[in-house]
Amino acid sequence: MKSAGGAKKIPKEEDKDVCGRCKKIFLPGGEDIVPWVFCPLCMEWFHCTSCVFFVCGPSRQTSIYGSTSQLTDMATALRQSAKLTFSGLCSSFFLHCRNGRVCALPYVHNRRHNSTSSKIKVDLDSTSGIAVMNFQSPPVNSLSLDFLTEFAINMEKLEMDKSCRGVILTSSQPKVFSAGLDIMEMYGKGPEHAGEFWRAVQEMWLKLYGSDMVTIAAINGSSPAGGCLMSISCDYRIMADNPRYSIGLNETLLGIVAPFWFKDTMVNTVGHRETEKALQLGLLYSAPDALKIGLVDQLVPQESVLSTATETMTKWLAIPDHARSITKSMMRKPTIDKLTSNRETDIKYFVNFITRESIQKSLGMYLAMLKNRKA
Ligand code: CO8
Repeated sequence: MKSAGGAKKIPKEEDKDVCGRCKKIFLPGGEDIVPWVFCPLCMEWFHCTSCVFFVCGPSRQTSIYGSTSQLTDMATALRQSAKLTFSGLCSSFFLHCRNGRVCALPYVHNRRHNSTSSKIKVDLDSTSGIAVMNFQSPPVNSLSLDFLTEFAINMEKLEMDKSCRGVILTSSQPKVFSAGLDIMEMYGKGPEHAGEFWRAVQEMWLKLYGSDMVTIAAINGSSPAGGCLMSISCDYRIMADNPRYSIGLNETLLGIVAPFWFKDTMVNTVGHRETEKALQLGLLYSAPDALKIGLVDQLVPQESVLSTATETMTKWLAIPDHARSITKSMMRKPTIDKLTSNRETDIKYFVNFITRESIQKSLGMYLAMLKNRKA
């Protein structure tokens, strides 16, 4: 099965194709092609020597392929390898992964088992098949463009890895799981940035809600707005039993509106009536109240959140993967399809909405309120 963000099939060697970036047409055996390289963010295959590292925009190169020196090494290796035969390249460059898919990023793949990027730390235990994604972006794990990009890449890598069957999301920040979307990415920014940011938000949700793997949110702190969306996009939610922590879609409190797919995910979790109240009033539920309405599945003491998540994951992993993931897809596909068939319209809507003067004013006031609360 394919995840919702669906990787495209690797093209055949004999196909001529168009570079995703420069639109140049390549013929088989041409000098300037490199082996097909999959970009986990665009979900596209590329093979243009000069463009392959820029498919996602220069600002994201480092997040995708690692350090600049790794990029340079990889560029050199790819260029040299372009002279080899395709079958040789297959064995040296492409690693067969979960679901019969192919991973063309060996550097990333090999580092995968214990990868520490700047904002998210991923630990995969290949024996149990459980990966823990630890959010470590101080102060509040807000979902910036960089954070979202890293998240999507990590999800894609784990999805492609045969040995990974379940992912636990948690936070290493005290008191906060995630403060939701980074407001600074939506405040005082131009339409181009807003569009790029929103595409990354969509991508995060598509990867998480549409994942074939078992996903569990170990919510060890507050989880407003986008943080709540991440939590309810998982298969199961375990929250720290602390009345000071809250969770909910509070967008209206910021003067903004939760998009239809935030709303749909909430409806699928707590039902129509509860969502209607929660979204209009921008309700943030305490942990006990969240349990009452089914927004979370279980409350445990703070220190047991991760261990309970791991135990729960083991139970979920006892179910045969294919049967469970087909069932999951059957439940979630209509909701996912609604966004995938309207992605561009949704981005346009967001850009128009967020750049309005009145909305910018509301966001500015909300930011000031956050700062003043501290003072
Ligand atoms: N984005 C950017 N900065 C943030 C955010 C955020 N979401 N949340 C907090 N910060 C900043 C604060 O301003 C503060 O900055 P500074 O240190 O410079 O003063 C710093 O992070 C620490 O914050 P706090 O002191 O408030 O930390 P606490 O531990 O006391 O509280 C909370 C943590 C509970 C998470 C609290 O910070 C909070 O409530 N934050 C706001 C959360 C929120 O309302 N998020 C909504 C984001 S919008 C969203 O996710 C969906 C938008 C959908 C858009 C659709 C449009 C069409």
